[in-house]
Amino acid sequence: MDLELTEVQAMVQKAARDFATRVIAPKAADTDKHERFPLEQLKGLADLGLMAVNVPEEYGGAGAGVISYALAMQEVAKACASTAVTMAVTNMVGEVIAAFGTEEQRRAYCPKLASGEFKAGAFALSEPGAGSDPGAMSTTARKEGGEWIITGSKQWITSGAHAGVFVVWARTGDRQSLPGTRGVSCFLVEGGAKGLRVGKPEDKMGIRGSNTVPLELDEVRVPESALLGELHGGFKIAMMALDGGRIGIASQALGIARAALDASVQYARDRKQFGKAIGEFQGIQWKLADMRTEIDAAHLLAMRAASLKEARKPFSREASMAKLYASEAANRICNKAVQIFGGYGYIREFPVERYLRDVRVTMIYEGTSEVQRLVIARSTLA
Ligand code: COS
Repeated sequence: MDLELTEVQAMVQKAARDFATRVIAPKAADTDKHERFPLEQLKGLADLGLMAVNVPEEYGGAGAGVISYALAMQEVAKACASTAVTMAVTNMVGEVIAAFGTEEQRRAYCPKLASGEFKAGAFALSEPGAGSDPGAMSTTARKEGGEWIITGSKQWITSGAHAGVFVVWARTGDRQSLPGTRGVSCFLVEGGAKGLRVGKPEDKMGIRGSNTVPLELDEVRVPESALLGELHGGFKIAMMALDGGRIGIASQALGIARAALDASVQYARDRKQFGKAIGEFQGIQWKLADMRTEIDAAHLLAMRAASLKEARKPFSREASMAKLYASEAANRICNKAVQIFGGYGYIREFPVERYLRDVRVTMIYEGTSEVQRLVIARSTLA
């Protein structure tokens, strides 16, 4: 793995950093406080090509690769985790359509996701009774004439109230002959489709500027051509998409952790107790040293997973390792940041309490830490 960035990667990183610092970061506290969906920020990201970083140029994407995507995600998350998760899911949707879609599907959706014509894309896999175990889903799709009719409930759908297109998983086989993960297919459903009802946004602990909603699909009719990939082949598409998504969430966690470290370093220099800057005390220095070391370790894991994916080599275990370590390290780091700030870390005047609330979910979504350990252990014992 080459640790030097290519010209394109450095350029994407710089563009993301400049935009995140100039436009996204100043709005982040407000985005959180007022649970404001970051429309303007997302449009700006689309204009820079950052809503479809790893989607080929012929379908409107930046075609800049997985490492570029991971670097951009870190920069955006450092500024605002809510904006970052919306960007992450939209990138994932664009990639999954580019990878598994027909030519017609790619041309219909990827350019709209990339350009911001669609404010976002959404990934509708989880259900109230099927989170870590998506094979237990009960949403069904039955064929009638030339159409699929989809019925069921989905849960925790990021950007569900704003998405132009949803990737929806549904059971297409009967449970007897095609049990569990085998009888699941994947469909593209357009925002505003008849019978698609978006529920009340969740009142979340963190990433409050992102939109998380339940969905009801009440006999939603889509044409035959809305099937993504092969009939009954949807579970593998979900798993492959999530493998890539986990690199995105590792990068999001890393971005939040970097923000927490920067704020802590600044505070350690400025804050005086017992007649000197608190950064002169070993108790603070060791925290900062551990924070920096864990960030570098997580970064290297994320970059390895990204470079394997970019080289089209197997990367599932490495993505899980990166997501597991980065999310857990970032939680430790944000917790330390609050400790360094003391009482000031616990109030909204300073950003570190937001970092701690925002980072918590990185150990939960796109596969809990427990699921990542399961994936890593299975591949280790195989
Ligand atoms: N890439 C490609 N195929 C994969 C795969 C991957 N990463 N992981 C599993 N598969 C395939 C398997 O090879 C298997 O194929 P066959 O039926 O041909 O043998 C099939 O998918 C089923 O796999 P498996 O038996 O491992 O499925 P499980 O039900 O045991 O599930 C876990 C495995 C728990 C790892 C999976 O359900 C998972 O990732 N859960 C978490 C889901 C998640 O992240 N949800 C968050 C949603 S987004 S917020």
